[in-house]
Amino acid sequence: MKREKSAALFQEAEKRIPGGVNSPVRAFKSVGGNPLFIKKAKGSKIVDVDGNRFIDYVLSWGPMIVGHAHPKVIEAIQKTAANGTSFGAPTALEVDLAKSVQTNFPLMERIRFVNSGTEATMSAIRLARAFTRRNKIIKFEGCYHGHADALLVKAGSGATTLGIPDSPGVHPDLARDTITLPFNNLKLLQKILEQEGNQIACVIVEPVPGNMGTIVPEDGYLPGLRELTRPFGIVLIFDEVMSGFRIAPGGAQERYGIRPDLTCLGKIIGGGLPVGAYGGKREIMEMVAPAGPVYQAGTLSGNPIAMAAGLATLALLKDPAVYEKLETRAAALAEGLSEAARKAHIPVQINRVASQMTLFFNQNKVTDYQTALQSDRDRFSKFFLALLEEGIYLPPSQFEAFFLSTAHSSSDIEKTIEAASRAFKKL
Ligand code: KE4
Repeated sequence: MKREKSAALFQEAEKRIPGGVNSPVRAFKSVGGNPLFIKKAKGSKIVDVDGNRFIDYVLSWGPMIVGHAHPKVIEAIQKTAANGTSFGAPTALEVDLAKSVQTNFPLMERIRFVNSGTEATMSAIRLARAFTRRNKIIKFEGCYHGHADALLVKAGSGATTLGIPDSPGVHPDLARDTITLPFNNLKLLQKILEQEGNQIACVIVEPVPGNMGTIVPEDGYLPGLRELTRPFGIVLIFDEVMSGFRIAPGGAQERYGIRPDLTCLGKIIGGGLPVGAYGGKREIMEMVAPAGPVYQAGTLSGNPIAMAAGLATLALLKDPAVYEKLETRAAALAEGLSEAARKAHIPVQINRVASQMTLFFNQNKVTDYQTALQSDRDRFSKFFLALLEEGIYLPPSQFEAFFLSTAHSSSDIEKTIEAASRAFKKL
């Protein structure tokens, strides 16, 4: 596969940008080789600067659920941009997107738009601390909630991929107030809450983790989080930046019937432009400035073009057949990959929820961070590079998720399974 132009661009990028990328997980560090520089994308395909074409399962790490450059999304962006790009003043589009999100997430009685998932979770934690007047927070090993200091403790995603679960520069006092527990383990959570539940401001969780690879919440686990936190007045924050509009129209809280106090969203609600959001119970959200004293702000928050891209994307997701189609395609992919691995006698675990999944090179079930870490990263890297050569673009890390879009065709799925069959035989 020709990669000269990507290589040249990467060399140039490394002279100007740390690691040559603007987000670590893009750097191919854990799979070897250099990142591909993308020239364009359409539907389920991306094309790099050397003209190589790939079926894309990264989808910008989740947002592109209706496929790249969907005509309706592009039209919304172009029409809105023609009227100006940013005013630093409210627009009707922000109210429209709030309505659209609240239709699917009715527990978000009040919602604030920000520019990233990181801003959403960082703000939700500040708000939970203000509302409860407590400092300690609980997160779960391998869950990634963005790069806010308090959350870069045993984080997932790029932190795990690069093997830096705790980042230098995070003040020890901040890390001290962050308690990290294993996911899918209610006993340990119960023990901690018995000891210091009345000092905990919030529990923040990816209800379906995607940042240690995809982890399926065990039966009773999510309801258990809600039952255990409620008596202590602990704010339960569902970080649905990845799962929102992905694993169900109303995310994990709809799929599993849980009532979190606050929800964080991102990715899909921006349709590929920078949008995050946090929201929830009115009594909590009314503390956010200027309604209340908790300060949070942003020059480009609610940006009209980003709002328009989000609105167009969510409008395309209104058709319930969309989620049935995503489910059918994703199930076919998972079954085909599992069968291909079995035939090649390669032990894999495929954890899937709706159109999000991860293929772990692992003999055993992957139910949390520690079991995810037992996966064979070397084998994943070989598999990733073999598929790349065959025109299949997987996330460049064992600890990330594949995503499907409404643009992924049955022939895309067949081609992926055939390529995987050949790749498994080389492992
Ligand atoms: P952003 O700040 O990257 O918009 O969102 C942070 C975030 C928060 N919560 C969850 C559940 C997330 O998955 C993310 C970001 N996800 C990673 C990949 N899994 C983004 C990719 C990257 O860091 O480049």
